[in-house]
Amino acid sequence: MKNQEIAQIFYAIADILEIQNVQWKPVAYRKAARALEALSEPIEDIYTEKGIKGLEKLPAIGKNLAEKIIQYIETGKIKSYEKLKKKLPKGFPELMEIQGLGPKKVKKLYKKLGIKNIKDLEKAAKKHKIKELETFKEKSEENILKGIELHKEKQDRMLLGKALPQAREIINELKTIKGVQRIEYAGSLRRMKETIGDIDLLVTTKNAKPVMNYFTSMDSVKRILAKGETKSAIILKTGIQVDLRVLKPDEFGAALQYFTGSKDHNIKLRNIAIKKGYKLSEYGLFSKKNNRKVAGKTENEIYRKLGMQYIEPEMRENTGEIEAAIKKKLPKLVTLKDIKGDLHMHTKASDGTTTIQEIAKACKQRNYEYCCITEHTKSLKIANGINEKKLEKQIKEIKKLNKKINGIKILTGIEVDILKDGSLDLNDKTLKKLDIVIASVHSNFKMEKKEMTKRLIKAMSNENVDILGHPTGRMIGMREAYKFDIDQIFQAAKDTNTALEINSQPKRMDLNGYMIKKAKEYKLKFVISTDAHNISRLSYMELGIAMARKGWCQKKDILNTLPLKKLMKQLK
Ligand code: DGT
Ligand code: CA
Ligand code: CA
Ligand code: ZN
Repeated sequence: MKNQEIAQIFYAIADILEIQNVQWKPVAYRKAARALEALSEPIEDIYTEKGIKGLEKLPAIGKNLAEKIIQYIETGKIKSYEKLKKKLPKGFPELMEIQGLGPKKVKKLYKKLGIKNIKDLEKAAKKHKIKELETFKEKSEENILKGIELHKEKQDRMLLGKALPQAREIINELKTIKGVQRIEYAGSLRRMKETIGDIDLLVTTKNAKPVMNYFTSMDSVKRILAKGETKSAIILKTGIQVDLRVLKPDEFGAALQYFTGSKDHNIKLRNIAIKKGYKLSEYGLFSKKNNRKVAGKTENEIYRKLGMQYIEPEMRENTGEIEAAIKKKLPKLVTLKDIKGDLHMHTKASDGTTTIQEIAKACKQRNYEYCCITEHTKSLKIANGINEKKLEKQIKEIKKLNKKINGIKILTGIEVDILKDGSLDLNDKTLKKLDIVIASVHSNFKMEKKEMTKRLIKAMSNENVDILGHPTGRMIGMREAYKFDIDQIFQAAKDTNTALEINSQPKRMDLNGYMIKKAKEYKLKFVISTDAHNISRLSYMELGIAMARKGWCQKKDILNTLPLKKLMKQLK
């Protein structure tokens, strides 16, 4: 699927055009990029089946962009992009990935200080040359250095939400090769970590050669790092590395266990094996006495032989799961099937791209019992936030729709902004009319810890607030969590009966597994939501589920596993 590759190019074109002061076009390219990212069908299939007309029918894509897409599908390149790239220093795209540095600022830094790449930028910030430029604020240098730090951490790692579909697609392709028996992804991807260093694939087959040939010559391959009989490695055009290993069927379980990791989990497991008179490796579990293999075909039999319960991959981070498995006390984790509804989504009324009816129908197709429409509110101008009047209108519209649509209940709701002082962006009279109120922070992120703690507690204390939205506010690789006293916030959530959101947006994953596990100590309840702005993003639910599983959540911990009546009773 070339959707992501083309989206990345469109974003890059938009940035370059913006540097060149071109009007309008950057907006159009970004819109198209977002539409491509949201598309679930491979763009090249649409082109093969329906030609250029099919492409032009897609949202945000006109004739001009359709032609560029065709160029890419047919030649692997877009000519105008190749030309544009040459006009700018090579380090520019990377510079623009630093939080707070858009095309305009990058241009200014280049013109005034000759900054061409991240290295130059770091030097200039450390020498305090940047604060001398106008339009850069007092704290700019500090923020730039922090941004560089975050960027370094993220570098070479990809968001789970981006890596997962790519892994699945390669698996689907490889499955069609004759002789391939089992194929599975392992590593951090199988553990569903928020970011992925590389994708690890495992295959069993009688004939490795055609598999390796196919794998290294796929359309999506940018570079081959290694090609062998048992292991190959490539880099995809999207930038991520993929390792592929070919195994014998009777060692598949052992290899899957080993390459799923984590490393810390494996080390502890191996030590337990030694104490029990075994040797554990990627080839199997062996008796030390006579070197005979006692397990290896499945993961399950390995864990069993070591005297423990099977441990779900998401839990394998060496945070107590092995001890719990020995005591046979592992929780039964929540699954995607348990989810009965999605409680956070935006429509055209604020910054989403679908209508209420469309997104409700899509929720029904996912077999949900209910869904809740939650727009942004007025102070969030960039997201076209709505005021009391518009919301009251929407409430009426939803009431009407509920009479028309069967098989799903649309709840009325809002994602109300938490203002600087902890008060809410809409009045209580209107909030009271809603089924569900999510309160979220979208501004003034850089407050002192004490102040932010007070702000969040005040918001949760409002009797209308049911859920604290994306509680830490972090954006992976871009923005750190805001500072607050975690214990005080969790205690306040308990005291005010406020549920915490597990936001499934790939960039957010907020709360993450670690925080969820901590919040559970306070016996808090959670809501897993997609925060979808279009229909295809309703599928992010699986990412939120992954975070909940990493946080050891059971069905009973998650409110949107409840049938509607019980859900409404549990909320404030
Ligand atoms: P990543 O790729 O950085 O997101 O993280 P992983 O966990 O996928 O790490 P990766 O790809 O380097 O290796 C895959 C798995 O292989 C890892 O989770 C555990 C296993 N593994 C790798 N190196 C070692 C090692 O030195 N000792 C042990 N016990 N296991 C290892
Ligand atoms: Ca990996
Ligand atoms: Ca690897
Ligand atoms: Zn939000």
